[in-house]
Amino acid sequence: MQVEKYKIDEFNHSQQAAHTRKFEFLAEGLSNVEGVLQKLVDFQIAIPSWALGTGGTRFGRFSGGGEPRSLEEKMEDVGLLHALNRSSGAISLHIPWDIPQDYKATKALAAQYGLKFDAVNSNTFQDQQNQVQSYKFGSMQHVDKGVRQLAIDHNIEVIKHGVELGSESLTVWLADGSSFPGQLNFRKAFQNTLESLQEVYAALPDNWKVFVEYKAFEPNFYSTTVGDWGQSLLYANKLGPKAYTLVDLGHHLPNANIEQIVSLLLMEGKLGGFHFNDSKYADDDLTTGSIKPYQLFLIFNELVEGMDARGMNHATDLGWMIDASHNLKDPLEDLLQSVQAIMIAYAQSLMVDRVALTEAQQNNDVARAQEILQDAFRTDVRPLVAEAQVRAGGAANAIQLYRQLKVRENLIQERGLKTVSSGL
Ligand code: PSV
Ligand code: MN
Repeated sequence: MQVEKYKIDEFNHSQQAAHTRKFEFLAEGLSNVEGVLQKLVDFQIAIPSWALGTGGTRFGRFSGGGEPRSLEEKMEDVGLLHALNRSSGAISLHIPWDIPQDYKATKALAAQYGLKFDAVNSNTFQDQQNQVQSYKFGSMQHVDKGVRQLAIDHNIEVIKHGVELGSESLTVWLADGSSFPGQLNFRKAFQNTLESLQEVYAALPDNWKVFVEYKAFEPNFYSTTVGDWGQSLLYANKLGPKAYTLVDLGHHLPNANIEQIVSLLLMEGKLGGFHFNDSKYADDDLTTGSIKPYQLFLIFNELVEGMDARGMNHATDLGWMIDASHNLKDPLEDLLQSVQAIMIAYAQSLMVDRVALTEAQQNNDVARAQEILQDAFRTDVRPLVAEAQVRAGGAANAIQLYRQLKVRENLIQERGLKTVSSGL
């Protein structure tokens, strides 16, 4: 299914009076509205190829209809999202779930939808069909060099796919770790992992980055070999200038101060990118901003402050990606909600009065500092985000138009009710 431009225009026309009223009211109180709008237009969030179908838990999976059956249909879905919000102009592929068969055709399709290829992701947490050696006891950490080599070769293969498509980064998430005390020699596991990563690093093209993603636990429950930002940073520092830490919001122990982690990684020049989602208990992979929107804002507040301090380009200098799972909702609606939550947090953080905040901090004026942050957080910036998306050719309310156009019903008609998408 394609969303024709005239349908977006018609919809925006029907919303115009109400939107203009809200936008003008908001804009009146802001300085540099045009600058902020341009930043919002430029900001793009990559959609993971594995999140376009219904997710599940180990207890079950309740598929929705019209799920994409191929990489081409996944790209069609991301194309639909991008047509509606103009904020999701990239797709991130997970290999081997989504191996491109014909690079030229895949690239042409991406161009047709206005999509770029974001980071490519490797998978050494599942054994593939006919795989002789197993990742059961780890991949890059494994005691057997043969298994480590398999993981290294796979990552190099993933880089090759990425190069063909125009990706410029590789995300490595390792499930490696142990579930019981005594199972693993921590030091040897670290060293094996480092050596394996070094071989992958050596295969990176000059303009590429490698993101080392950490996760506190799951699937291993006693130790994880890249378990937190400290361990990830150790690997990244030892690997070299093309290696960075990737922060997945769901990969921390409860109540971790993620905004502080982000601030310090940025200070070190070692923050590579993000996997956005939200969580109540662990790696719940819920819709971004659905549980802790203030935390999301505080993270963006540090991002904007830290990126500006280093003169970084907000849109291009870090990898911005969603990594969520949709067990109950229509995946496309869920993704539209996540993208919108990210855009809102970003817009709010652009509105923080930095001069006043620095002054409050210098004067130890704690109450004033809180007021400044919460002023921005409590501002309804939705009309600002909508204005940016409309100016970029999108809809004033993407999810409303998605429902109005009956996108899911159309996809079910085209693809059928019982389709299953690859991924988790
Ligand atoms: C692991 O939980 C993770 O966050 C990694 O990014 C994986 O590659 C992704 O989820 C998909 O399984
Ligand atoms: Mn992730």
